[in-house]
Amino acid sequence: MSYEKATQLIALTLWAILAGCGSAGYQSPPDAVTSDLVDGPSNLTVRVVGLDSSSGELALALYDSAEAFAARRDPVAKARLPIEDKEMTWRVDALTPGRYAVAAYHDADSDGELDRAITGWPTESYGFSNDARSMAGPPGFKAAAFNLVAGDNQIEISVR
Ligand SMILES: [Ca+2]
Repeated sequence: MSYEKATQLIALTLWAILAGCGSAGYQSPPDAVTSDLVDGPSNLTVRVVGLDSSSGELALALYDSAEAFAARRDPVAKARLPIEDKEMTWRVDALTPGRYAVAAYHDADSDGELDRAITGWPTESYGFSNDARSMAGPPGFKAAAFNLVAGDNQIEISVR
């Protein structure tokens, strides 16, 4: 037997041993489904309930930090959906797992703003994730934040 042949034989034998010892030491890589669940991405479905008319638009924004949420700036995703029903669904795909908060309001007159009374209190209905609400202005990120895990997530927001 040539040196080359012998080396090949040894290599083949090693592979055979490794293959036969799958459970002892050698770990097979996780299959696609498992690794998706571990590493993300996350998909979020937001169900908005409590819309009291079919006029105007539903404005939604998704935030990933307290700063952005407080300033209502730089949302990770946002949407304006023509209102078709008393319940609406918004889906955002391919997000990084983590803490997020959603703000939503019913822009009944479609002027792109949450209308307010002279007191500053909103006159259009609104809501946040976790159903967070505060009598002293909008709730903070902590109150509205939820965990987005890898895979599919669904939350519900009640606007009023
Ligand atoms: Ca408005």
